[in-house]
Order: sequence, then structure tokens, then C-alpha cells
Amino acid sequence: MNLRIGVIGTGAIGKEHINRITNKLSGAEITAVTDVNQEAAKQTVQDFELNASVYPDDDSLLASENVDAVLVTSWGPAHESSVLKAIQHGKYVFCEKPLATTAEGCMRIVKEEMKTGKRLVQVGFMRRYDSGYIQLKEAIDNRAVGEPLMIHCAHRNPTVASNYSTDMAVVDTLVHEIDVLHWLVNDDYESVQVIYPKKSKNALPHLKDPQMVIIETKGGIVINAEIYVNCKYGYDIQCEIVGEDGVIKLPEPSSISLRKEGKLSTDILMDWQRRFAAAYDAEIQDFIESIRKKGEVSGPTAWDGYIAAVTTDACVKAQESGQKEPVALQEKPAFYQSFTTVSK
Ligand code: NAI
Ligand code: ISE
Repeated sequence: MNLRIGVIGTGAIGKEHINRITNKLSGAEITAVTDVNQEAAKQTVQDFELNASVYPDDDSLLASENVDAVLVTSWGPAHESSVLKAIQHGKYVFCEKPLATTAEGCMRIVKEEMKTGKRLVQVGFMRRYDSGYIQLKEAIDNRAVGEPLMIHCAHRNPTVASNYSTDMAVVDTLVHEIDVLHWLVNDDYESVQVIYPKKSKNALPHLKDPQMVIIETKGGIVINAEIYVNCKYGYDIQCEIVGEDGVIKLPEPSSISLRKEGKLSTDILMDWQRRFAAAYDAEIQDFIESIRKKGEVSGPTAWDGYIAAVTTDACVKAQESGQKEPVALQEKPAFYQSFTTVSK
């Protein structure tokens, strides 16, 4: 029998995941949807020709016996409440980032999940399923370049909506690097600092863009991460790891090369949907298969959601203070000790 999935929030990424579950992946079907915009939920059922009920809210969807697992793809501030309720109903939950908008909120989820004695929550940090990042992880674990010393990375978006604010550069955008980099080098963060370079003419007046974040790990690795969300030319994700014995770099998405009119060129993708399509497929397929085979989720944990929230909080503080700010994590509970990597 297929895993019966309910979706809370039928916006951009909610629809992306509904499409992949319905038309690309195996072992699951969408049986329920809800959105505060009920018309959007109804339209989604119609557009994807789903055999699914539209519920007025997350409470009624979570109470349904027709739902085994949920995707929380609503706006960030609504995540914590839906995830807590899902756990209380004993439903598996895949939550898009952020798990909660505060570290305290993430900790409430961690405690609620631990009470159940099994993993119910997977966080949507899809880069851990991206083949390029997986290759980097394998190279680091195999000590291909010795000890990592420095990481240079960039997260560039062509443009952002007018409601995108300066703090979102870390909370909404850099959060992906924050999650994937500590996983890559198997180290914890020590401190963060934010530097504002000369502002781009393409950024709206209220937005500081670009930004440079310097992160130090407890083991002494220094990371410089550029966030530039009005770069215009493409959706461009870069990551280069400098080790004692060499340098490894995230591969570019594959593309044909074009020789024409005296130029040799390749395409640059323009959006997150296409850049990480295979990774989103893999993370959701893993969610489905882990539940069906093990009765538990795998992949990024609620504790990873907590680490991300503590680190983005420190970055927001650093944006305001201009100083180096500490990243103060609580001790990792034994419950999460064995869940450090994505299972392949
Ligand atoms: P969106 O604005 O397109 O969609 C959000 C939907 O949630 C809207 O339809 C809204 O009406 C609905 N909603 C809001 N509060 C609700 C509630 N309490 N109950 C039910 N529905 C509710 O936003 P988008 O881009 O789809 O983002 C959703 C989440 O996914 C965000 O947390 C965002 O950070 C994350 N995201 C993650 C990405 C990734 O690369 N992993 C990429 C894009 C978004
Ligand atoms: C968006 O919410 C995402 O998660 C994308 O992956 C990121 O590139 C973008 O900056 C965010 O706004």
C-alpha cells in the first residue's frame, strides 16, 4: 500500500513536492491537502488531478485516518506548530526549512520527538542529497585532500522578491550552507561574523546585498560564505574546500558546451527548482522509503534544524553588532548521536 501523504501549504515548493510524489517518485500518494488559502489548495487538487481531500486546517488534516505522513511546506513561522501537532498525532513529518523560526522552537520539537522514542521528523536540507555535495563528503571522509583548512563558498540568486529583508540572507538563504558545511567537515561551528561589502545597484534600498559571512569551526576551519541575491546572471552555488594536500570543488551542473560565433559557452541554471531537482527527488524518496522499510525517517534531523537555527540566530546578531558572535549549542542528546549522515 502506498504511504498516504498530507501536504500543509500548497505554495511554490508544496506544489513542486506534490508533483514529484504524484508523477516521478514511487511508494506514496497525496491523499490530503490544506492551505490557509483554501482556493489555492482546491486549485492544486484540480491541477494535479489528485484523489485527495481538502481540509480547512492542519488540525483536521492531521486528525485524518487517511494520512500517514505530512509535508510541512507552509511559511516558516507556521512550521513549529504544525510539526509539534504532527508528532502528537504520531504522524511522520517532512518539514521544509526552517524547522522553526527560533532555536527555542526547534528545541521544543526535539523534545517532543524524543518523547516518542523514534525519529518522526526529517528537515528539508536537500543539499545532503545532491550528488556534488555527496562527492565532496566522500572525498573529505577519504582524506583526499588531508585536513580541510578553509572553505570558500557562494550562494547567488538572480533576484529576490521585494519583501526579502537583510536578515533573510542568512535565515532563508545561507541556512543551506550552514546545514551542509558542518555535515561535510563533521565539525561544529564556533563563531560567525558578517561583513557588508559595497552594495549592489541591483538591490532594493532596504536590502544589504551582497553580504559576506565568516564562520569559524571548533576545529579551526575558516569558511567565507558570500550571499548575493541580486546577482542577475543565474542561480549559482559554489563551494571549494582547501585542504592540506589539495583543493576540491563542487561540480557545476552538467550542461552541453556550445561552440558558436567565436565563443565556447555552457548554460547557468536560473532557479533553485532546477538546480536541486534531483536532490529534492532523492530526499522525498528517502522519506517515503525509510518510513515504509524501517518505520522511521532518516536524513537531516530535528537536531540539524536546531543547529541551523542557533547558527542563523548568531548570524543575525552579527549582522547587527558587526562583531564576531559565538555559536552556543546545547549538548547533542544521545537520541540523535547516530544520525549524522544521510543514508544512501
Ligand atoms: P509560498 O509562499 O509559495 O507558499 C507557502 C504556502 O503556505 C502559501 O500557499 C500559504 O498560503 C501557505 N500557508 C501559510 N501559512 C499556512 C498555514 N498556517 N497553514 C497552511 N498553509 C499555510 O512559499 P514557498 O516558496 O513554497 O516556501 C515554503 C517553505 O519552503 C518556506 O519555509 C521556505 O523557506 C521553504 N523553501 C525551501 C526551499 C528549499 O530549497 N529547500 C526552496 C523554497 C522554499
Ligand atoms: C529559498 O527559500 C531557498 O530555500 C533557496 O534554496 C535559496 O536559494 C533562496 O535564497 C531562498 O530564498
